[in-house]
Amino acid sequence: MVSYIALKEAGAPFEVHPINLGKKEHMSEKYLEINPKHRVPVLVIDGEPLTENIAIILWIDQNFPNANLLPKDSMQRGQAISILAWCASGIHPALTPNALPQRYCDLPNTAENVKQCAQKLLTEYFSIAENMLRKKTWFFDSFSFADIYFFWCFRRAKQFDIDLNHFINCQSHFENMLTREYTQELIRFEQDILEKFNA
Ligand SMILES: N[C@@H](CCC(=O)N[C@@H](CS)C(=O)NCC(=O)O)C(=O)O
Repeated sequence: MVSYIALKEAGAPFEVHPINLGKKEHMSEKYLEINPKHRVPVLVIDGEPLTENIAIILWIDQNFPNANLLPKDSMQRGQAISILAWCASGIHPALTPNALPQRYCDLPNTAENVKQCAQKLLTEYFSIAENMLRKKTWFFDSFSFADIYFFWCFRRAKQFDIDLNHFINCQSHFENMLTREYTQELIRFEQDILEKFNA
């Protein structure tokens, strides 16, 4: 979803091949040849797979610079990549245990505790983001890739049983993202795909 919005916002032409994680399509031989780490997303460029959201985003930035989706000032650019890295290495790994607690501890009756530990981390991270987003529409002066990745993180957290109501700046950032054409397009696309997957 991060790559989808990023490619759309950059004006890059691309085709989507949805992978049904519920049916373990990411573990198929064919998919493992493309990404042995069995994760989505993968961007296949001229037949060559590129994995990891941040690598994909930096590739998009280099190839579609006029989209201005990373600040040009070197310090601001560094700060934007810092947010992307935090989404990928901090927030995202604290989301996954909510969906797959047994991946982190497979002892009996530990799932709830694994989720609680992850939720404690998420609460800390969203408090930090809450300060970053105070009185701001976007993380930086203009819309950037950082907004896209953070939006995905916050949206994913909303799908779990976590109390996020007091993160009002994160919530208004989320609503700002929902006003964007390609975010709305992504959500419609996701609904279509889920209907097909569940048919
Ligand atoms: N570090 C990777 C993380 C990607 C990731 O964790 N994707 C999840 C879906 S949100 C996935 O493919 N999960 C399948 C699995 O864990 O086996 C990135 O930034 O691209």
